[in-house]
Amino acid sequence: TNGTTNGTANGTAGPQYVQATNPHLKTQAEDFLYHFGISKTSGDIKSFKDIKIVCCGGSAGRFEMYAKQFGKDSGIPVSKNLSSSDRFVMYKTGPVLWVNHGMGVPSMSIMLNEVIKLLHYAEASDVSFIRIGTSGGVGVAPGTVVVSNGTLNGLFEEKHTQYIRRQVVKRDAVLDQSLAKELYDTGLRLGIPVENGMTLCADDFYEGQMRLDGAFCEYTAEDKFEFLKLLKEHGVRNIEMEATGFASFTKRANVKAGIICVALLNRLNGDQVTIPHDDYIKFEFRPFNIVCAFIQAKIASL
Ligand code: R2B
Ligand code: URA
Repeated sequence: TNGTTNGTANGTAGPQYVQATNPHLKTQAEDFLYHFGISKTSGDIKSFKDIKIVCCGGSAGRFEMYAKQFGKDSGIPVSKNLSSSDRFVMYKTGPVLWVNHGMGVPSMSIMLNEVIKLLHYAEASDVSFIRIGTSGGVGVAPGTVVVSNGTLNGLFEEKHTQYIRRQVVKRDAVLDQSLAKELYDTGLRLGIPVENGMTLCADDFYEGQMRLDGAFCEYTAEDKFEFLKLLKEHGVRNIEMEATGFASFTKRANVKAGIICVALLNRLNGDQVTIPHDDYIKFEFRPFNIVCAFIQAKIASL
């Protein structure tokens, strides 16, 4: 195939290519992935053809550290930072790409659009995206890893909302259940505290997550706890700021998606993130260690 169609003519399962379905792209000879400083026509785009797993999360420093740690543990050489812009970092370790996405869906959506196009141009196939993040727990202890089974927007719908052409466009924001199960089982196997549940995607850290410690607040402590109770009733175990967008964009790109986040605090006990530095380091490696064990098992079977 030319890398844009999936499966084979007779309908049997073939390689699943990463899809960038925008028809306008076909008419553009060049495409400059501005936030990475990578050009479609540069010779090395095909070096991304072997990518099978894209690991992403908010912080640039954390993703540089993850990439280097993964390289060390698995004996796979780590590339230099392949992003020449200072918005995002990108490291490649064999079939695994490490990219940060900043905070919130708007930042992440820029990263996903450009990485999806990159992998589409490279004709990468059978790719999974995993978001390795931090979150606020809802009734879960700090340090617990939450594997998302699904995502909810601020209206508690399993949808991602975008404004396009003056209209509200809602798209499905569902996650791959088999990937979620594999990540969860890997956590259990490693003896890391892990739970699964729904993830609320908020559009901000303070009022959008019903915190009482933002610069502004026009609800009561009772309102906050009522909201957290309602979240629990909807099966929500944690709150972060990218889940619905991540689920929606990956689905449109024909890639599997998983979200695995450590809870930095239990929101039933407070709003401030005050964990000691050593605990923070320990906690942020928990979802990473699960993903590494998962990837190593995958690589062994490639
Ligand atoms: C989790 O942590 C960040 C906010 O501190 C945000 O990116 C998220 O989803
Ligand atoms: N990230 C969030 O979005 N919320 C929290 O409470 C902690 C991390």
